[in-house]
Amino acid sequence: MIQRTVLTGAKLLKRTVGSSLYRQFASGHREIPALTKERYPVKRGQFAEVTDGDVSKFKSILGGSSRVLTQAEEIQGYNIDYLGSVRGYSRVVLKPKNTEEVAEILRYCNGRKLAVCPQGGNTGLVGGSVPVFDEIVVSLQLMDKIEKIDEYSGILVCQAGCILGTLEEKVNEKGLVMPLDLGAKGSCHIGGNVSTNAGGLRLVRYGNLHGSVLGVEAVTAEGRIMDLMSNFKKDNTGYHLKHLFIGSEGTLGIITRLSIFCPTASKSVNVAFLGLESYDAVKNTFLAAKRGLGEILSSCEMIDELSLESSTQHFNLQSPIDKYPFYMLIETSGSNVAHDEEKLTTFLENSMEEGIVLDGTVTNEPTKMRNIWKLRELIADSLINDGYCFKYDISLPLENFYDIVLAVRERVGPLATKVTGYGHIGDSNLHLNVSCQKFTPEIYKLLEPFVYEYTSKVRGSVSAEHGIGFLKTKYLKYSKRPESLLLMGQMKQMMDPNGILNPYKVLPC
Ligand code: FAD
Ligand code: 2HG
Ligand code: ZN
Repeated sequence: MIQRTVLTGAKLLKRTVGSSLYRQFASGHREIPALTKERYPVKRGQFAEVTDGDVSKFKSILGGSSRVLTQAEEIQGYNIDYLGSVRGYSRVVLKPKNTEEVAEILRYCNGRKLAVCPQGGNTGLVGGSVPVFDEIVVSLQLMDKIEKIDEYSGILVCQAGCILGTLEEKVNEKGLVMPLDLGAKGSCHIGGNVSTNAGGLRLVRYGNLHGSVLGVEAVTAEGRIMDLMSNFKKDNTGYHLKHLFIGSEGTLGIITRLSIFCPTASKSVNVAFLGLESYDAVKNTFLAAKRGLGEILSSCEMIDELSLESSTQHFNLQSPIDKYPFYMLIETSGSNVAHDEEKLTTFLENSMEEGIVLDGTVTNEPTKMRNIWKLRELIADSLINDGYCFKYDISLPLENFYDIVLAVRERVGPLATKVTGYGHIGDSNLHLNVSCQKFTPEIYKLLEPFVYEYTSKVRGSVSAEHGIGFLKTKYLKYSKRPESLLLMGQMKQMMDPNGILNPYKVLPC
């Protein structure tokens, strides 16, 4: 039976990330990971080591010592990733405030052959955002100016270090929304989002960042400022160089400014949380949602029983419906409250009559919608709280979408605390999570390359939205053909001849 809470004129949702994992490392609640060079087979490149003279030079570029961090305790958080899977030992963190400072830093580092790791909010899940060895961290934290929000064109122009959640609030004030939304929005930077081509919870509606990002300003390894800041959707003037920086994870340049198209905010938002018996029912409900809801469908998420159990137990949350093997979170956003409600009601009534949806709740009341979203968004964090979590972010055909969860569950048996599957079914993107008490080579070897070979056999993608970073470089070959890998290597060589930008990331070493 579908329960309904009606409250017209619902405001837009504001979602925030759960607990800060840094605090957990600092307080000793979570184990500090082994150094990357000890956990994984990787060899330091032929880069120079930072000297006192280099530190003095950085202080002169950044106008003093306050934006050049060298104290071990200040640097710790910049060396460990969110997952607690990789740890570098950088001695220096630089915090530029503008593009010219980034350009001067890179010009100098390139001349000295000092390796650099660009860092945004450090919420990346593939080990790309922290140094592998002693690379200098260039943090974009202080580059957080919003330059312009134009309500007529919907264009936002800002520096790369703006936090996604802050941008969401600011564009909301002008009747717009950010075209992407993710659980880490309270800490991730828009520059990090663009560098990873982040997907998230709204991609089904607004498409990916290759479409929404209208312009990019980036600094190349040699310190050249590339002004690609177009403010138009239509601009067919030769090669679209901006795309090279979208999704290249800091290996081709440091993004410093962006121009992004923000769609108009919807007046009417509804969230449905549904209980289902099987994966087949989930697949059929997705098809019914696409057909029945059409243009108002703005999120379509799948959650399995163990995933929901994890977020509810770890964060003491209450599910609005009874227990089922699968759940779906469906969001609609439109401009006409009565029209949207009618569509949603018809879709739900039909789905229940046909027996594909067993139970559900629908709301447009902001607090209730926020609480439902929390159940989904906090799954990622909750599984890390089991101790350690192996995370696989894969694209799979819908007919094989959930089988891998069952196969992995059988393969790892009692070595895992939980093997769960959830994710953006609307975009064929599964998050397979394997949580355990701590990282062990035994479980790691059972999972990799198994998961990637499986993915490759069904012609899926080894990274749907999180990128390649450090953790997936050797698996890139499962999704990219040799001629593509060769061209990627040639482009890297051309744009970063000394290989100083985020070495050991994306391209196989
Ligand atoms: P970082 O983690 O700091 O960096 C990521 C990569 O980008 C690194 O390679 C880094 O070197 C590079 N980089 C960062 N800034 C720049 C810059 N200005 N110029 C050049 N390179 C740069 N991802 C999704 O796609 N969808 C999700 O739904 C999603 N949900 C998440 C939920 C949680 C709870 C968490 C912890 C993570 C989630 N992620 C998700 C992953 C992560 O949040 C995204 O990858 C995000 O885009 C990273 O942004 P960041 O600013 O934290 O970048
Ligand atoms: C999400 O959709 C994120 O919640 C994180 O992409 C997924 O942690 C994960 O596996
Ligand atoms: Zn995701």
